[in-house]
Amino acid sequence: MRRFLLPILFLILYSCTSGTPDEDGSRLWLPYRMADGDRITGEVYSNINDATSGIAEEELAQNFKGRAELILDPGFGGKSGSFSIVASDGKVRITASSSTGLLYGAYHLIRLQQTGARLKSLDIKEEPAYDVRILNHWDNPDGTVERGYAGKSIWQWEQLPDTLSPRYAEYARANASIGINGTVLNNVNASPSILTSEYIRKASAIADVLRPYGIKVYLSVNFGSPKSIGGLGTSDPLNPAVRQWWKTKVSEIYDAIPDFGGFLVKANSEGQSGPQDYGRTHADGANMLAEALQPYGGIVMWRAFVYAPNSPDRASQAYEEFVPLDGQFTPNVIIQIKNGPVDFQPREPFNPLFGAIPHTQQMVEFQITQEYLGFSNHLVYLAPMWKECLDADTYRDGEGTTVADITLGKIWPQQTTAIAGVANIGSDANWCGHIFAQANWYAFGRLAWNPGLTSEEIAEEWLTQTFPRMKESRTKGLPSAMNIMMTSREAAVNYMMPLGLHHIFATVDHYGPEPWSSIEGMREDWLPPYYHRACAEGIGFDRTATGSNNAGCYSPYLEELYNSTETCPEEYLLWFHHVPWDYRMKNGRTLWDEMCLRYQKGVDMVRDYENKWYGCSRFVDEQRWRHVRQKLKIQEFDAVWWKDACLQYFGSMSRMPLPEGVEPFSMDLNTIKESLLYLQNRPDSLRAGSTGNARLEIIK
Ligand code: GCW
Repeated sequence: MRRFLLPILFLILYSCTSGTPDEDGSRLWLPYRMADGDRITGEVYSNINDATSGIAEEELAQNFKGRAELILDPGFGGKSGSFSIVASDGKVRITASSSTGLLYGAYHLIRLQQTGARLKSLDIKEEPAYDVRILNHWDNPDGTVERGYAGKSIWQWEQLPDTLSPRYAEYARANASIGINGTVLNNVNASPSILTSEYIRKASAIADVLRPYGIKVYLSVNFGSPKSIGGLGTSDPLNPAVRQWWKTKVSEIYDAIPDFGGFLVKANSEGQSGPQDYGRTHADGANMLAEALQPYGGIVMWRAFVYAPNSPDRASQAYEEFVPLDGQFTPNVIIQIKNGPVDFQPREPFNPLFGAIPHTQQMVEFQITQEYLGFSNHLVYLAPMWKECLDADTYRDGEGTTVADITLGKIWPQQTTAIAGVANIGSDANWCGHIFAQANWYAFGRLAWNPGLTSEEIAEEWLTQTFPRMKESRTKGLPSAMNIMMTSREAAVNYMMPLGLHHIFATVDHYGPEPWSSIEGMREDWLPPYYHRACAEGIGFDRTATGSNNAGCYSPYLEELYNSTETCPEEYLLWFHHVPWDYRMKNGRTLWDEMCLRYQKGVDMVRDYENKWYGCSRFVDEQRWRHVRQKLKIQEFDAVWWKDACLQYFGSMSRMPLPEGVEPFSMDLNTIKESLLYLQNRPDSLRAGSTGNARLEIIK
């Protein structure tokens, strides 16, 4: 008996002592910073001595097991931030022409070691793909975050500039580790106060912390600022006093922040002021700001997210407004285009504006925060969605004209290339509200550096760094966690909006289903029935030549493809077509049956994730494991909620029965409607975000 007991005892002891210590997620994917003097190796040699290379040295000294050299070589060449890593004679040499390149090299080397790569015969050169790899914070001066689900803003505006939260440097470190080199500190729905001298001083204090990490600060500006804070009677971009006001303001900013990056602007969209208020164009507005920034090397990122109430199809509006302006923007203006033509939906075709303005610089805007993907309650890994956009072939310059190639300036030259991600970062200890939401921040940075990386490569990198014991589990935990991540976006599409459905979210906050939503006086294009158009005959938005003709915004090849139900990819069927409920899908099922089975599949996938996550428990510390399990419970509840709500509501029109394989409803439609109202009216908004656990209590 003792023969068996001893090994068992040993195993128990071993698993207790060798288990990863509990973590709250605050270290993200990075190794912990160690206390001074607690280094893994002291053997780092560097031929340069400045703040940035000092950070690189310190990171290597603390976190790299081996001997490393940092060599600044002005003749190294390559784009800014490039580096090489070569291993020989028992040491690893990182070479770059700038200390930021050395810092990126140091993080890359640590990443290689952490992910278990073989370092002995390294000989690599890395170069960032996009010049500007930037986060957009939708953070407000009052500390709230628009569409933020991880607590309050990390910027403690009230305490700035005198008190600097230690989180700023942690934030900079995390971003630098994945190559992010810019951050827009404030919301695109910009408070004019951000341009007051008081806030410029605050922004300058943040810029000082971020600078050694190679990160530049940018600001979102309110186009109406000359009038609202400048004391002028107008903000007309052709008015000389207005132009001068911006020049003076920009000069003040550069006095405080010499390496200031530039402005991000949301104009004439969702109530924001803009040049059209004065009968001017987007080009007039953008060029005025660009002229003020130009002497300092600053840029203007002018958003294409514009749409007016009562437009026949919101999906076409950016195209219609910007195509006539092609070629009119000055060289330091870049048009920032959301990946899809409507609004960060779980699945959209790529925005037809990409490639339609060949004489204008273009950049992609992704949303890292999960406004339409379950907030910070749902595990949805977004790299596959972003890759879908980057790899999409626009056919604008023949076959193979991808969104990535266009925005990288490979098809038509760009002075500056850029890519933006709307941040999911907040004051929560784990930064993003859901441990797996950290993977989306990580993936954005990695794709901005190299859009050629696969979603799988990025997921594996993130998992093995975030949960170091996953490395020991290449046959068990890691494949399960990889499977969860890699299929999670498709699961969300299935249980929320399969087959091209879109924007059928609860109108008030975009959490949960509300396809029936109708609010007296609300703009039509903010309400779900505008998008799904379900009726007794069928469902879907006719965007073909017989409908809004949004398909006509695409290149002739895609226009033809999307215009016909025969050739339109089924994942976009209801995006482009209004089809009868008994329409035959390619697999022979009716549309209705297929829709029902997709919703069911989404639910089943989430249940499977819960099982798989149980199998991961040995490779994850208990605190983070429980956190994810709890969130998956919420996700399962929500998936069932989506299925029950949508199928009962749409079923009331199709009048068709649930096909075999779809489980009966667990909530009836009236109860769902009532509970939605109840939750929406809760003052403490217990529905989502970091209050997920409280929400779980409510839904029980
Ligand atoms: O997705 C929508 C959001 C708004 C946001 C807007 C935008 C910042 O619901 O909250 O405003 O897009 O991107 O400007």
